[in-house]
Amino acid sequence: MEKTSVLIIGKYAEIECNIQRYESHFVVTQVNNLEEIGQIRKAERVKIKAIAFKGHSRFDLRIIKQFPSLVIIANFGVGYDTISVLDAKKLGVVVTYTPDVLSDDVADLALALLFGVSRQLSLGLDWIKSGLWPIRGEMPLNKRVSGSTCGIVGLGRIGFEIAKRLESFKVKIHYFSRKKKNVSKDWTYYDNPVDLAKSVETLFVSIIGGPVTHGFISTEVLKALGPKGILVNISRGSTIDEKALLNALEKKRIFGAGLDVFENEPNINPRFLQLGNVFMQPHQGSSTRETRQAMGDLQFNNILHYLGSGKALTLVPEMQ
Ligand code: 8YV
Repeated sequence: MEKTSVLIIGKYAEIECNIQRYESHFVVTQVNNLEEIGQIRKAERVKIKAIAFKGHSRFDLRIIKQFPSLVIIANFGVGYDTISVLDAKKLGVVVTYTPDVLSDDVADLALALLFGVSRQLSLGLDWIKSGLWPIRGEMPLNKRVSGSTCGIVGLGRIGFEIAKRLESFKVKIHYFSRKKKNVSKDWTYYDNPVDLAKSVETLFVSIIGGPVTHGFISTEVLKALGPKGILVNISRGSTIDEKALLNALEKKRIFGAGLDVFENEPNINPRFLQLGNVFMQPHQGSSTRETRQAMGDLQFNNILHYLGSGKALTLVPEMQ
């Protein structure tokens, strides 16, 4: 029997994508990104039933239509905001993602970002590496994390893990989500982000990306956070009104920001590069070897199970 054709899209580290395992089950075609789809011969393209996708470019009807045999898009990541689930649904294609396996790592990095800003870790490193410690003396005093009050915007899987970690730093937890959650009675619920921002010293953003949450952290939210407030974003750049954030940082209307995600990655707004009150990482929330392997396994197993039994392991919520 002829093997099923699978297309792998994206630049994967070896540990993220076990090609031999794919090849033992499927006929495999690989491209680095969506732009390279045009290089696949038509005879091959029309047979492709599954796509393993890693990337952050728009994956919509225009792309999906080029694969008439396609039945599943398996995303490498919990965020699937660039995949048009609506278009996929229209064409009878299921979409899967990789939740849970990355929540710990992303939450770990969220805390690292908070410490990076509040304890001025890049300045501290520079204090030593510049060789100027003996001349400069002690570095400027910074801001305490333990015992502070933190707000989580979006108490999903990752937001919850952030809150659990913060508890061990004796932090008081406040949160916003669409509905009050069945969580510790000590955690305070808000039904809007402005009131939440007014009540906390640090605001963590852990909501989904996409048009629904575009610019959710607005000028008004940043104003409510105030000059002592820290913003930490591990979700998507699009969830924050980035111009408003840059203005707030430049004018010191907030204390600082810890950012793992940006608009227009990797070509981020150069205004970020001039700032002393940001602690930034190049979208590496889930980038440990362990987690990336687990994400790759889940991506593969979604394809294997769906093609074998018609049941995917982790369908995106809109398809459950
Ligand atoms: C990406 C992520 O998958 O899970 C997500 O939503 O943003 C990341 O884990 C990763 O950057 C690969 O593109």
